[in-house]
Amino acid sequence: MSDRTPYAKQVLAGQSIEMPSWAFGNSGTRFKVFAQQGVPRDPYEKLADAAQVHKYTGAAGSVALHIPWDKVEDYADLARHAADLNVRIGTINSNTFQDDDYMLGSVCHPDAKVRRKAVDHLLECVDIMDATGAADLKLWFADGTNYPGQDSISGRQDRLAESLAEVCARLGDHQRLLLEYKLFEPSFYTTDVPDWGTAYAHCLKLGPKAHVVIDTGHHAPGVNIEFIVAFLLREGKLGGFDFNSRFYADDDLMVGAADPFQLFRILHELTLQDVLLPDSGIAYMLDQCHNIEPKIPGQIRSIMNVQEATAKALLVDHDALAAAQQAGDVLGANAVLMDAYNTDVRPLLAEVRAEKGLAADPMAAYAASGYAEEIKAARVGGAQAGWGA
Ligand code: LRH
Ligand code: MN
Ligand code: MN
Repeated sequence: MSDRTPYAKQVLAGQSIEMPSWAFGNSGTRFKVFAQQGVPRDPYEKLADAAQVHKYTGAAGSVALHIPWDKVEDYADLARHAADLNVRIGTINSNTFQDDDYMLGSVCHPDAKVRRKAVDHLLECVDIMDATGAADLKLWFADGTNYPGQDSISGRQDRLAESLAEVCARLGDHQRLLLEYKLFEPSFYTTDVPDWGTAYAHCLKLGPKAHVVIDTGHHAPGVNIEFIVAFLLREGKLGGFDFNSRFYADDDLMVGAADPFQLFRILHELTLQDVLLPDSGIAYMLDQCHNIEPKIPGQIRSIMNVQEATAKALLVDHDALAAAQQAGDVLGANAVLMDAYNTDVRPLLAEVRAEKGLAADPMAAYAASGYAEEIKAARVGGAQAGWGA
C-alpha cells in the first residue's frame, strides 16, 4: 500500500476555501430572519469576521461578495481592507432577483428594458471585479416561469444566450464567468438554467471564459453529483463549487453536515484529477447561511468539514484502486474507497495545522479568543445578509 500521507499533508496545507460574505449577516427562512447579536453592520465588518475564520483554520483566504448586498463607495479601498486583514476579495456574485422589475425574470425577461437593466448590473459587477482584482463573476438567475404558457421556453433561452454573450465579451483575459444552475425555486414550472446540462450547453457556446459552477444544494434528491463533477472536469468546464448541505432542497446548511459521504465522493473525483490547490482553476466556495447557529463558528466548522472530506479523499490509494478496477474486483475497489473514508483524519489535520503554527482545534481556539464577546459588545443593530432586505 502506497503511503499517501506526505502528499495529503502538502495538499491540505495549501487548500483554500472561499467564504460567502452573506454567511456573516443575519439570515433565515422566508418565515423568519433571526437577529443574532454582534453581526456585521457593513461589508468591512463582514470581512473582519471572515478574517477570523482564516486566522483559525488557515484555509479560508478569500471572501465572495454579493452585489448589491456588499455595495460600498470604493471597492479598491474594500480590497485594501481585506488585504490588511490577511484575506482577499474573491468571486463577485450578482443579484438580479430582488427588484420589483424582475418579477417575470431578469436576463430572460420578455421586456428588453428589464433585460437591459439586468445586463447592466452584470456589467457593473465586472467593473467591481476590475476594482477588486476578482477573477470570477458568479451568476445565478432566479429566472423561470410558474405556469404553462406564461412565456416561451425557447424564447427565454435565446434571451439568456444573448445576455450572457454580452457579459462574456466584457470580461478581461484573466476573468471568468461562472454559471450556476438550480433545479427549481423561486420558479416552479420552468427554470431557465435548471441543470448542469443547460449550463454546460450555454458555457460551451460562450467559449473558454465560461464555466459551470456546481452548487451542491441545487439538485434533485438522489442525483449523483460526483458524476457531474467527473464529466465537467473531463470537458474542462468545471469552474467551481458552492458547497453546502441539503436535506430537502436549497437548504444552505453547513457543508458535510447532511451527507459527509457525498462530500467525500465529490472530493475523490477532484483528487483523482489533482485539482484541489488554488491554482487548479476550480473555485472552491461555501454558499451557506447560518440561520440558527453562530456564524463565525459555523464557517469554521464548514471549513473543517471540507478539510476532513479532502483528507479522506487524499488517502485513497489510487494504485490499489486502479489495480482492483482493472482486475474487475468490485468489492476490492469499493473497499479501497471505504478504507480511506473510514479513516479518522482529525490527527492528520491537527498535524497539518501545527506545522502552519495553528491550534489543533480551530473551534476551541476561536471560542477562547474572546472575539465573539467583543463584537457583541461593539456592534449594535447588525445587518441582514441580504435575503428579504
Ligand atoms: C439562491 C442562491 C444561489 C446563489 C446564492 C447567492 O439559490 O442560494 O445558490 O449562489 O443564492
Ligand atoms: Mn449558490
Ligand atoms: Mn442556492
